[in-house]
Amino acid sequence: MAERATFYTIADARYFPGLVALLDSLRLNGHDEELVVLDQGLTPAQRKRLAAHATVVELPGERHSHPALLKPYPAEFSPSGTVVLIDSDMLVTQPLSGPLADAAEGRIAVFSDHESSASRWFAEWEQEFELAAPPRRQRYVNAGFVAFSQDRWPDLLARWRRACELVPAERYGRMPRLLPRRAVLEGESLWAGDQDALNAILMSEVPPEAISVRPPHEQPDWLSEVELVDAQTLTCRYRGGETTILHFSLGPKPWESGGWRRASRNAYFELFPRVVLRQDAALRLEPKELPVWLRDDSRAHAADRPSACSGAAATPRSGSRARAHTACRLPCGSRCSDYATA
Ligand SMILES: [Mn+2]
Repeated sequence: MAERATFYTIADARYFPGLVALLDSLRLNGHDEELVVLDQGLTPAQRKRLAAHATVVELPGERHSHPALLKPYPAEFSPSGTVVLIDSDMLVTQPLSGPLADAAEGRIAVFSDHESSASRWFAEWEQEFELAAPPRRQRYVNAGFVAFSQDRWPDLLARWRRACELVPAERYGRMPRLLPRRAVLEGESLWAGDQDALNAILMSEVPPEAISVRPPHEQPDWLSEVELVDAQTLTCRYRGGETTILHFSLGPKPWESGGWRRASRNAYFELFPRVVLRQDAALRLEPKELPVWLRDDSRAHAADRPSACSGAAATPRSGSRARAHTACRLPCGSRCSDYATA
């Protein structure tokens, strides 16, 4: 019999809509396992709404630590069974039976990172992450989803966390938002922080046969190429197979005030309102909680005319994200929230 799985994610007030979409998409796919949310600054109202659906935890004294150090946080909560780390910018579109079966067989289930960074690899990682052996060249994977058996890999989270701690804060995330191929493959070896740490470990201290890189159609590189087959069941297809997860990586996220810039007809945008607004959603959002381009009725309009909204977009303020909350009013009369991303 398969082990009990526990899902672990991270969110702050800004990520709440994405977190709700993740939660609802898990439940709609029959995943009633515990969802643990590391609270990085949710509001009291958001915590209250989550209470019946998720276990909200905090890391005392680490509120100000760098996000790069947080991904392996379940290490601090004595996990057991199957551990599933999952990003709150993900929509689950079919039951995760494949990755969970990998985990039950003792393998570490992951998805490839975007095809443009598939060969990211640095010899320097051996020293930088104090690896037990030089890193092999193998597929560079995404750290947004990792599933494994804690019994089989009892030290993985702690090892990953130790590797993350070796990333100097000033070298993490020091890359432009749009990444030229050269920069990804030859630039800063630590810009991807926790993800580089995970890959370095998987390339050296874990045997290759223990890693299950899921088929590329399960987590599409190009969301605009995804075909939404059935919004009711969340079924999507990509390059000949059914998708498992739609991952809206990088920023701004669709629910953020700058999200219209990336609003286009893609399956994540299509599914998002249909997941969080539906009557049988585990945790339902109100339409007014979504920016106009994510509402079912007006999304197409907003996506077609982004310039209509740009003039009114709030200017990000400096300072912490928590303090940078700004209400803005779009010309179409709807409200959205803006958080500085500086
Ligand atoms: Mn992500």
